[in-house]
Amino acid sequence: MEGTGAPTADPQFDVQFDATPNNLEPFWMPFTWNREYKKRPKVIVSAEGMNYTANDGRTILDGTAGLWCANAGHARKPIVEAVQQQVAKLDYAPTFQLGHPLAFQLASRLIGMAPGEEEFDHAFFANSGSEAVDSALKIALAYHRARGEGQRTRLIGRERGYHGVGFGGISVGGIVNNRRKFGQLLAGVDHLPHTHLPEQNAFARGQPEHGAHLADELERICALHGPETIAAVIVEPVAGSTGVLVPPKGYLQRLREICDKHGILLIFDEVITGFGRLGSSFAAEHFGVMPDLITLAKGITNGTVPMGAVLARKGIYDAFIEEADAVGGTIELFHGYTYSAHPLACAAGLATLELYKQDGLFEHAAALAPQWEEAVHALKGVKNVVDLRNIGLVAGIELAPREGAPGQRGYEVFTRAWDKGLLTRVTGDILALSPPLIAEPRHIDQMFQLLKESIEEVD
Ligand code: PXG
Ligand code: PLP
Repeated sequence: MEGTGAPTADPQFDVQFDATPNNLEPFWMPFTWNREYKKRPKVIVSAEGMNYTANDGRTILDGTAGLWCANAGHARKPIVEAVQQQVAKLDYAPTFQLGHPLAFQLASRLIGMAPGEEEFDHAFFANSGSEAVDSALKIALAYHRARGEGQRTRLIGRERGYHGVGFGGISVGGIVNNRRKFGQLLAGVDHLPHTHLPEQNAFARGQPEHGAHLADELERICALHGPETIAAVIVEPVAGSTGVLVPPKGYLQRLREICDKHGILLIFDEVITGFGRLGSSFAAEHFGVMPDLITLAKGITNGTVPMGAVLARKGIYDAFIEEADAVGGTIELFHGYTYSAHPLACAAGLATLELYKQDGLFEHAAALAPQWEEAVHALKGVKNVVDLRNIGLVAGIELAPREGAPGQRGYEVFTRAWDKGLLTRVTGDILALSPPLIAEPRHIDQMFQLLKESIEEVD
């Protein structure tokens, strides 16, 4: 598209930026229909609190906390200032055989808020959810090997699971488009069935009644491969990317029992469900099920600086230490990133966690959840709406696909909502909402009003 190319002064930040870039072509956009986007670009130029501002000056209500990450809302002063001060003080420091204070502080802070009483004792840092997932899968494999169970090499994911885009993550993931063009992926991976049962569970509020038995498929997989060959099972407690699939009552408990029975590690991928999304610190706490590894990202820094992490339950780190000690001491885990525990990410993380606590945002989310549920289910009966799902401050709104053109209707509703000043997330014909946890009742009303109009105005 042709922009004016004229730089626009932003009085707020006293910097020059091009509100309408004049060449959109070189940016190969991720998970984007580039051709369509570049014909009709949607450009965000600033953000504050619950709102984005588009390059045409319009205010857009952020119904999705960016991409499920800005849980405390945008441009929060304590986080902005912490990052500004940190970049001036210590811009970068390696963490291979070195360290800096904030890395240790943030690890302690995360362990302190982890589910259970001192159940988790170590945090490993990465730079995204994808890296956190690959780190967790590698830790699971190496853990078993450290304990003399090196035959446990299989990894089990789930259909409709999203675990990022690394080769590990797409191997255990269950989204065909994310997998099919990328070769053979990891060997020795199997998948549980997804838990989406629309015939029985449509329009369920919170956790659906039916489907706990689907966890028993893990027994079938164990019987097929031999449970002693399985290292870990990874699931999202609530599947986010594939359209907000809430776990049936009893399902996660059953998975935990089967993993315990067979010595298999259970990994909860809490990249979306962590940091208040369900009205608790973590989904593990919300559902009362204790995993062995937790992957985190997004809300850990309120989306401001890329960061991911893996939390390890007691005993996992110890196994690596014992193995290394047995050979006289060596690096225990041959894995890490240049930017593991980057000082800016740590500064952002510490400020973010403090803000969540000070503002009581997880409690606020929990208190809003009943109103949220009512607002979601008030869409029942709106044309083309075939299912509504909710938990915490998340909603999935499923539309009937247009005949012969799946995904088209969802995309048009997403575009219509953007035009009306609401940011939603769309995956196929499912719209998702997951607002910043600072939302007030009036934001919720406005969000659902705009969404309802958008759905009604699309054929
Ligand atoms: N695990 C889960 C459960 C996720 O939701 C990742 C891993 C990967 O994180 P990174 O930081 O590598 O993107 C995610 C990310 C969507 C959408 O479709 C969801 C995510 C990312 C982008 C879009 O709503 N989740
Ligand atoms: N590729 C090359 C050539 C490198 O030197 C490195 C790191 O040193 C990497 C990839 C990995 O980068 P990162 O540690 O940021 O994941």
